[in-house]
Amino acid sequence: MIQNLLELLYLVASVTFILGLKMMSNPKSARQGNLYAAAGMTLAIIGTIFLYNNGENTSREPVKMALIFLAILVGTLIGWLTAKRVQMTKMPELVSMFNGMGGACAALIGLMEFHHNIGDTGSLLAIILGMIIGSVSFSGSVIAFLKLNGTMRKPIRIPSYNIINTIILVGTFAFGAYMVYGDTDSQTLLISLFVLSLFYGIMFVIPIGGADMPVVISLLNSFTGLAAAFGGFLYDNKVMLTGGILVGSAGTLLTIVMCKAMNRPLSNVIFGAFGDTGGVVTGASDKHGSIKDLNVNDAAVLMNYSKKVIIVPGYGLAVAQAQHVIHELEELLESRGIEVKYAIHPVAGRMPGHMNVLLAESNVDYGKLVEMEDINPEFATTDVVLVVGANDVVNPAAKTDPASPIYGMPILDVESAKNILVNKRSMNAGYAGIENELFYNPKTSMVFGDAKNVLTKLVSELKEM
Ligand code: TAP
Repeated sequence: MIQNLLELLYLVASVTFILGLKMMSNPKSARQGNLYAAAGMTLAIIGTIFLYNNGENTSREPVKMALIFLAILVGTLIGWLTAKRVQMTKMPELVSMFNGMGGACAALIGLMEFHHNIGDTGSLLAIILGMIIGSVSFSGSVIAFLKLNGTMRKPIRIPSYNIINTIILVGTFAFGAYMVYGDTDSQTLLISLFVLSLFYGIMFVIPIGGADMPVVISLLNSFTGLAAAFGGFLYDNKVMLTGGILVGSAGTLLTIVMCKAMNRPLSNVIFGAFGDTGGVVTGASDKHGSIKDLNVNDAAVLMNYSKKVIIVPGYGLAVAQAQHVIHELEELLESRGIEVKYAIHPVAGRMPGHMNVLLAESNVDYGKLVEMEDINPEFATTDVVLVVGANDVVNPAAKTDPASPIYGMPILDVESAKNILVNKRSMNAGYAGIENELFYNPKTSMVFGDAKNVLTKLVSELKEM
């Protein structure tokens, strides 16, 4: 009876995970989807604590129960406070830390369970694989976190690091195979394997450029899912297995989607030295000619006399936290009969859906957020395109320069609009560290300054017209 109830709870939880994931594919339902999945996870945890029967000990020792609830309380508090306080631009860091915790849990399960399963090859295989993958995910996520928060600025590439890393990886799995099939229960060897796996995680992530971290985090996320799935297999726990598989496949899909949207193979992310110029522009600029610098007042006049405006938000909008003032600008223009839309590039910003989440925060109507394929044909009939803190996603080199690192990446066709206004602080490069010819286009005017300051001035100028 109790077992049936537990299975039912696990089934409900698994369904909420799938439903939650599905709902996250749309900004309107994403928040609710998150809540459904979290509720499912709560059910699964409660069910496991009170109803799970591990075959040996069905009585719930009060001290152990107290410790479990204390750990849950502390974990919930830390998670809640960090998530509440985190700024939108720091979200990838938070995700990497949370992901690292998942990997650490999987690794700890391996360390705890190994000695209880000696002689059972199937279980040992799940334990060792879960421990290796979880440890790699944990230490890799910590390095990703340090790179994202700026502590580790430069990628560290020792000579022949690809070969060295491959040797360490093969060595780690060979060691793991010995632990499974070598008939040993040595604690020293188990700890050594754990340390070696942690070391591989560090070696795997340190050569990768800081700006590529979102892709790496998503990849590590899929590792954590896989490690958790091994835990589910070990404990014959369906919800852990389903959850792990969902995280693993979602992480893998997200990694593929991001690489595809940047038109870069995963091998290029892992082994390529992409965008490591620290904001300094690479590529010859003298061939482009001069730029046009426009003041905010003239920009306001231009916008006031247009019929249709498309706003292209990018990473700089998030940095400046200018999402509220851009919404104010949009409403002001619309109140004057000007049609306004937002053009959303799939990899604008630094994480999937970054612009959608950012603009949703300021209550921009979802109907106004138009995906790249749908908005591209509309630029030709647009009077003014306002590019705010975006760079790579509007760089024509992706179409015209086969030597460019972003060649082949689909971009927003802002060049076909009648007038292009670009707001950024300087002529510095974006993520890919390359020159942008768009800034030298005769139709383009640069409006230099921090996005929040410039947009605030733009709104007040418009209000006076
Ligand atoms: P970027 O190419 O990174 O350009 C952002 C621009 O914003 C910079 O050139 C910067 O110029 C400007 N900026 C920074 N702070 C600003 C501020 N306070 N006010 C005004 N402007 C500011 O951004 P993007 O066009 O959004 O492209 C995203 C890039 O990230 C792509 O290359 C993409 O492949 C990559 N990427 C994205 C993801 C996901 S999933 N979104 C994941 C990994 C990589 P100044 O310094 O001159 O101001």
